[in-house]
Amino acid sequence: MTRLTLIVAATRNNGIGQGGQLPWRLAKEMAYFKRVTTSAPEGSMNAVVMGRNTWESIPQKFRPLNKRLNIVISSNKHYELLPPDTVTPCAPVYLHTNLDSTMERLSQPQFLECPIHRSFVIGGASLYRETLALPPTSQSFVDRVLLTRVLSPAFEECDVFMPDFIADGEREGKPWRQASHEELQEWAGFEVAAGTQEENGVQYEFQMWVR
Ligand code: FOL
Repeated sequence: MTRLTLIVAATRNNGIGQGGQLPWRLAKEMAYFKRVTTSAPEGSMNAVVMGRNTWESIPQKFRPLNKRLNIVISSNKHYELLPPDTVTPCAPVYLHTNLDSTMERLSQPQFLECPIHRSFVIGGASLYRETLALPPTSQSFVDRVLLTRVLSPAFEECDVFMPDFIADGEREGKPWRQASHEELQEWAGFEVAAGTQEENGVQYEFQMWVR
């Protein structure tokens, strides 16, 4: 059974992207994403699973994401992830054509260069939708959401949205619970800024939801 943690920054109405990119530039928020997705015990590594559009949205110099196992999902099995002969010693990257084979791979650590500590779903909207819909009985299940709630401004230009997982969970009778800030820090393994944060006029808050 592979537990998945979904990580996302979203506005109050769940806007996550605009024109193929993040709608904002928040250095400290991005540093949190990097730290939480990278932190793993010595000798192990975390996995980041993403859709092809999200892969392409990451600046070339940052991809594959360093010190994490990168898995990119594209239905095009000939998709060229990297220019030929690119060497990325601290960042393995694999292409998968669907979520099932991705989960198969993650559950067979003997085929990976080192043990996988945690697996993160890092977007985008269609992968968030697909993974949140996995039933608790399937071989993989999203049991945690690290949500950075962007409180203001509204970023009304957003053109990509994640599902309203909180309302969906309520409606389906498997409600999400917001963990305390202490639980978030304990799970992350480092101090996380509490309460409303502000960066270039954008207000946001680090939250953790579990089910
Ligand atoms: N979750 C949260 N909380 N914030 C995000 O910005 C976010 N972004 C994505 C998925 N989940 C998120 C997808 N988009 C990079 C760029 C875009 C992206 C994810 C990651 C990226 O370049 N990350 C580098 C750090 C870059 C930097 O320092 O500016 C990394 O090493 O993680």
